[in-house]
Amino acid sequence: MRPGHENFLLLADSYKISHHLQYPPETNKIFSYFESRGGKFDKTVFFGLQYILKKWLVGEVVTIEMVNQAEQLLNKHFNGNKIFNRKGWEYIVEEHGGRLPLRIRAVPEGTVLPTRNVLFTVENTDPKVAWLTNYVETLLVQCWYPMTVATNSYHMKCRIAEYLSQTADSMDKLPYMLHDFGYRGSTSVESAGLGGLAHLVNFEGTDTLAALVAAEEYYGECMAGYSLPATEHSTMTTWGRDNEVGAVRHILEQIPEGPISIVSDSYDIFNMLENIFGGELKDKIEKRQGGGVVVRPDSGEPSQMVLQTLNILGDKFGTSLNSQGYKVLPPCISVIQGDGICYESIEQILSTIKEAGWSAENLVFGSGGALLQKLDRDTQKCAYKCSYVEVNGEGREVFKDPVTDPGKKSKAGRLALVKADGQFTTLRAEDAVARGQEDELEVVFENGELKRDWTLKEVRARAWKNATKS
Ligand code: 20M
Repeated sequence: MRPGHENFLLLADSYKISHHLQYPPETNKIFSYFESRGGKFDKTVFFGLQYILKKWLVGEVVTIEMVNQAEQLLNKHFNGNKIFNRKGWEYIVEEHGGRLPLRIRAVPEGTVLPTRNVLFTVENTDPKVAWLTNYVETLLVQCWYPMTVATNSYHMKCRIAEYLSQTADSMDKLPYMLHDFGYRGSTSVESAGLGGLAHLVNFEGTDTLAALVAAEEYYGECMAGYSLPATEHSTMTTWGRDNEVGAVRHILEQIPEGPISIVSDSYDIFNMLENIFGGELKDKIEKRQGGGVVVRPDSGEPSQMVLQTLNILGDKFGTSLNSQGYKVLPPCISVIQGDGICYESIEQILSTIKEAGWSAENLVFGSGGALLQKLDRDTQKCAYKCSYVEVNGEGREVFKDPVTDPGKKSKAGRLALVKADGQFTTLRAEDAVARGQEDELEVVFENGELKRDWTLKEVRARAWKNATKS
């Protein structure tokens, strides 16, 4: 048997245990859906449901041992009140071999669509277990995390793309212009893997090795992201305050070719830029083969630090003007800003350097906390709500509509997602059929089986195709 924390029955909020007793008697169908009700960004990148399905829902996920273990724990948890649905779970083990009698339809992963549209729907396929549809809410709503990371990283990419298209010769660097530094700021190895993977929907640079493992295991990609050698403060400061030049020389000799990033603010970044990179070691840097030195300021106000760094490096190494008339450093030297990077600061930095005549192609960003951690379920207001039931075989539309918050009104009916002239709309399934419009939602899970297995390659292509159209 799987260890306790992997007991499927325990992957839910406690109150779910009591809900089978609360629905109208003879409820035989429950239909629920997941949406982003709006939020920071008006378009969402759908991503990550497949990870949850493969990890938790596919195959024989309920066993009699789990039922016994859950019963023991829950009877104590509810202070002896025996509300646990033993019969219901036993039925799933006996009649369905522990496979979940559910159907999940979802928009293809990587789709970019306006908020307030259905992203996936869930319904029971066996009329005896209608309660199961909402039992899985807790687990499935955790999709908010990869979806929100992918959405945030996508919008950062759109911002960077805008500046590249205005100030650079080509868009070639775009896939590497936002590197994931978020591993250490994540709350667990699993979140780092999943969040890091969501970032890789949009970019190809990462230091979050857990994301590579997740990409291979869950999205069939054998190498999802790339990195490069780089210094950290310890490898610089162990040489002593007076020997920064010795540190840089040694490191450049130990790693004699290819790009390398060097953190430059251990003591006095201006001394580093003017006298070490642009002075004693200038010749060595200019002769470096296969890739240049990427200078990393790591403190100070980001847009001013990037601008000052570019200006000093420009004075020392020279610049050329690209086809759009913006300044470009020679290929042996560039800048990475990895401190204080979020959606808002990217815009500020890029506009500051553009105004000073610098192309965005001189710069790469690294982001950690803001990329994988500075977001929550409310960033895109993710919610899972019941929209349709059948009681005694009779269908009823259901929804909530709180007087205290009209934004929380939920949709009614069995839902479909349709696309006409490139615009997504959510309709009642019967209206979509009447209009002859095809449902964009595809069955991804049915009765324990995964019905769709998207590769990261497909997801990436879909996300970027959508971006370039909008
Ligand atoms: C170096 C340089 C870049 C990205 C990543 C690295 C190495 N990894 C680092 N990891 C960190 C983790 C946590 N905090 C800080 C760091 S780090 O900043 O020290 N570096 S880069 O983004 O500057 N860049 C260099 C150029 C490269 C893309 C990535 N291009 C060369 C040709 C095509 C891609």
